[in-house]
Amino acid sequence: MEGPKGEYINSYVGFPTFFNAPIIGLDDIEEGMTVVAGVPIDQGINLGRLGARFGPRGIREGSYKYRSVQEVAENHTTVDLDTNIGVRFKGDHTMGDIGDLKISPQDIMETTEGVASGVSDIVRRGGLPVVLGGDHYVCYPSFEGFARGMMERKSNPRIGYLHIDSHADFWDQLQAGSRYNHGTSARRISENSTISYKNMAWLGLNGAVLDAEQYRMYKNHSLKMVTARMMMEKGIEDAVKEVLEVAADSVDAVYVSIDIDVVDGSESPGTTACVFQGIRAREFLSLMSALSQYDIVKGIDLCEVSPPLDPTGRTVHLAALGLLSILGPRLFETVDMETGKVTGYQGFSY
Ligand SMILES: [Mn+2]
Repeated sequence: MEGPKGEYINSYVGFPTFFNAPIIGLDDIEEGMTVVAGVPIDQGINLGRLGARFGPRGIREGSYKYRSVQEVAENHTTVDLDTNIGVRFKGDHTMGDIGDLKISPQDIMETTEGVASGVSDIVRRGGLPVVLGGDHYVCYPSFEGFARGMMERKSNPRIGYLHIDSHADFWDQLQAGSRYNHGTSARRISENSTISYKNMAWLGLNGAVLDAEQYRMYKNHSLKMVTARMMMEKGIEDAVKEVLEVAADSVDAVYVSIDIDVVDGSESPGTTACVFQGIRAREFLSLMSALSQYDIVKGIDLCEVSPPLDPTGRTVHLAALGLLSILGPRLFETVDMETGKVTGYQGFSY
């Protein structure tokens, strides 16, 4: 099977855009298109191990092999044996990869503006941004850009926020008074004029992640925080429903930020701050599939993938699969293998 330049599509051949999506510019964005953008930074990490700057390229490479499977399959259709349903990529018109947004490795505020400006450009044109981090500072400028773009499309938009992470990233300041880093990003988002505390939710937290100041905020504003343990007790679909009832209540859009370290360090070792009471990889994929059913989700990022910390490559592949799962209905259609008829998206697994 041939790729855009006639080369065989394989994980080590050609230009690794996300899922081999076409490389696009801002003018190519159409209403409803999924637009992938990278933010290759780790300048927001102030306590931990670096390497997230290689995340966007790593996730793109990780995603590439899944496209090659679709391309070599007869009728570009693979069959899920649990359901006997065929899965087919809708085609290149559904998604584009716009490359990496403007960053400044020496100046985090310049990076902030570059990312916010880039994401707002995507949203203004009707694209659904899928931002590849980068450390988890990225969600703050990305949300800022998302809010700016929404403001250009609608007066006084209201936005909900779902933070999927082992950590709350809700510090007001972290280490030496820094207010702009990967531990403060959800707090900075909470200060945006388009969002209310009542529309903020966290999912997948691991136990003791708040200090006393954050705990007071949690109590005073009745913030919705669901731990990994609670999620497993409730069941993934019910937990997703619960957090989205908060994040999606009376809003125009929900922005979802995903930290790959929500997955246990045994299955997601390529990340800055591994935890060891996290959810499993298969539970993460179920969580992403559950989220794919909510159309109110109109902006996504996935952060903290650090390829150099995982020479096995499992983390980049998991991140790529997670994104393909949350984007499922946007990118794939399902086919009745008996009749060949398109049945509408019904979920899938690779
Ligand atoms: Mn985290």
